[in-house]
Amino acid sequence: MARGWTGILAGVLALYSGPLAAQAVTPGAPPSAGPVLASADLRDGTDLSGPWHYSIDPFRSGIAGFHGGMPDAGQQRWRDVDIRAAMAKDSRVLYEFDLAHSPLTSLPSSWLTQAPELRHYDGLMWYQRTFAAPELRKGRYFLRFGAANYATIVYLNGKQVGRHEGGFTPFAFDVTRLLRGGQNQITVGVDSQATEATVPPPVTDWENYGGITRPVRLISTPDTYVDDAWVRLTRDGKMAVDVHLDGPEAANRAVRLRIAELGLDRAGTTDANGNWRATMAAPRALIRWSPDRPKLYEVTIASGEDQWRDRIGFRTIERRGADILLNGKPIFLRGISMHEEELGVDPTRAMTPAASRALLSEIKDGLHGNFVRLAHYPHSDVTVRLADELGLIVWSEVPVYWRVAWSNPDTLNRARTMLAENILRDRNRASVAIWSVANETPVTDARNIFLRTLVGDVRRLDDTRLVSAALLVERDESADHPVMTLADPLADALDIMAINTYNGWYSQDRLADLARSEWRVPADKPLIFSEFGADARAGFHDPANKQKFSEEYQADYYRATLNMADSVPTVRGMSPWILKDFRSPRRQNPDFQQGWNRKGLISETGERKEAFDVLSAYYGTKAVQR
Ligand code: GCB
Repeated sequence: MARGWTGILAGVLALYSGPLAAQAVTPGAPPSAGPVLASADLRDGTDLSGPWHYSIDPFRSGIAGFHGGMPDAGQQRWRDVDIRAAMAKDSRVLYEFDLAHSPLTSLPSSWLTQAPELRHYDGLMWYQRTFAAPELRKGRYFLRFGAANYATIVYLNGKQVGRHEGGFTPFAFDVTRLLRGGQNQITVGVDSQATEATVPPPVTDWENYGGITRPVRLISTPDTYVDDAWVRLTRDGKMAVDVHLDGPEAANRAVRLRIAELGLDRAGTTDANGNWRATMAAPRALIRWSPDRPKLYEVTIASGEDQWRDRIGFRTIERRGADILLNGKPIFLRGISMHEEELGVDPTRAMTPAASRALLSEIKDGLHGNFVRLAHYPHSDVTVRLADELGLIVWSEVPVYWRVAWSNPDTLNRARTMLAENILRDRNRASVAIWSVANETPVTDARNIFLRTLVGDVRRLDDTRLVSAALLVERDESADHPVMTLADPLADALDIMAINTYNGWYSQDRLADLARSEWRVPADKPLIFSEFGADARAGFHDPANKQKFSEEYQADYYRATLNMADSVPTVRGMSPWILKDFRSPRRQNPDFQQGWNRKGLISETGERKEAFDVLSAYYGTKAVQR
C-alpha cells in the first residue's frame, strides 16, 4: 500500500470533526486536543475491557472504496445492523464482514499475540462489542481510550464519533447524544501502520504492538465538569492551581480546591472562558515528595455537581549550573531505561498494575535506583502513577525517534499533539521531572526548527519541569583515544544534556580504552548518559574469551562505562539501556537474539544477568554518598 490510511488522513482532515480537525497549523500555539479529562482514570466509569470481536481489513476496505471515496454499504464495518438477518431477508443484500460473528479477543492487548497468523500483521484491524447504558441518563458521557496504536476511528451505534492519531496517549470523545439506553454498539478501527509521515516513523528498534493497548472506558460527568486541573508547586515554592471547566455553565462558576490532610481550602470563580488560576503559600505542614519519601496527597476540586480528584505529590525540580536540584538539593539520577513491555515470553503491551510493579520494583529495590527513563514514547498512566507511589523520578518522552519527516507540517502537528496530550495527562505527577522531545535525531536545519517548536510547546504547557532530548555526538576519528563532542545547536534550548553512548559495543573500542574517553560537553549544564548498553543472552557464559553476547562481556562493559562516566565532571545521572530484554524484529542473530534486543539487565522472564549486580552495587554506593 503506497499510502497508508494515516497518509490519507492528512487529505481528509477538513472532512471530519474529531480532535485532529482542530489541529490546523497555528504557529505559536500548540495544537489543541479534544476533551482533556485530566485524571480520567480516577473518575467513575464503565470499563469496556474484556471480550471484543475482531476482524482484519488489510486493504482498508472499511475506510475507502477501491476507487477512493466512501466504502460500499457492504464494507462499512460500523453498520448497526444484524448482518445475518439482513442477508437472509433480502437476497440483494451483501455484506463482506460480520463483526458480531467474528472471533473474540480480550482487550486491552495488542493483536500480535492473539493468534499466530497475526504475529506480523501490520495494518487496519476492526474491533466491536456491545455494552449496556442506563435508560435514565443525565449529564455527559465520554468514551475514553488510554491508548490505541496507531490511528483510530471510532463509531457508536453506526455513527462516527471521532478519530485520533498517535499510539501512546489518551483521547476521549463526547458521546452524550449518540449513547442510547440499553444496548449500544461500539466499533473501532485501529491502523498500526507507520508511514514516512508518522511519529514514530516506520524504522525503529522495538515491536510495533498494534491494537487497543490500554483500557477503554465510558465515563460520565455532570453537564459542566472539571476537564483539566493542574495543582503543583511553582519553582519559588508556592502552591498553584489551574482549573478549566467545560460545559454550559463553565463561566463565572464557583470552584473549590481542597487538600484535607493539609487543611488547605481555597475558593475561587472561573472567568468567562471557564478558567480559574490561583497561587497561594504552600501549607507549612507540606511534606515534599522525593524518592526517599514519596508522599502523595488527596486533592479535590469541587465545582457544582462535579468533584474532581487526584493523588498528587509536591516537589520542585530545577537546574542550577551543572546541578539538578530536587526540592533545592542536588540529586544524582540513578536510573535505567525501559520499554513498555511486560515480563514474559509473549508480551502484548498490557500494563496491569502488577506487570508495572514487577518492573519498577526491580529498579527501586533491585538496582537501588531513583530514576527511570520511560522510552521511547509515553507509557501507561498505570506506570507513571506507580512511579509516583514508589518514588521514582521519571523521564517522559515522545516518539520523535531517529528520522521523522522534519519538513512535513502534518508530522510536526502530530508530534505537537502527542507532546501536549502527554503533558496534559501527566503534569500532576510529581515523579515526572523531565520532558524529552526526541531521541538520536541527526542535526539538520529542518530538524532544529521542528525540535525547537516542541521545546517551546513544553515551556508553554509546563514551566515547572526540565526539558531534554537524547542527542548525538560527533566523534573525532583522528584522535588516539575516544573524543566525543556535543556540537548540537539544540543544546542551548535544553536544560539537561543527554547522550546515548555505545562505545565498546557498536564501536571498535576495547573496553580498556573507555577510561581515556574525553567528552566535550557544555560545562554549565548537567549531563545524563541517557543510554549505554551491551547485549547478553541470559545464561550464556564465556569467562575465558568474554565474547559479545556473553554475560561476562556485558558485565565488563558496565564496569568500564561506569568507570568512564565517573570521570566526566558534569554527569548528574544515567539511564543505561535497558532494564529488560525487549522484542525487536530487527534483532535476528539466531544464537543470541531470536527477535529480541538483549541489552536487558534482566531477561524477558526476569532472570538477572551479571551486569545487573554491577549496576546495583554502583547505585548502592552512590545512594549512600549523597
Ligand atoms: C539506541 C536507541 C535505542 C536502541 C538502542 C540499541 O541508541 O535509542 O532505541 O534500542 O540504541 O540497542 O541499539
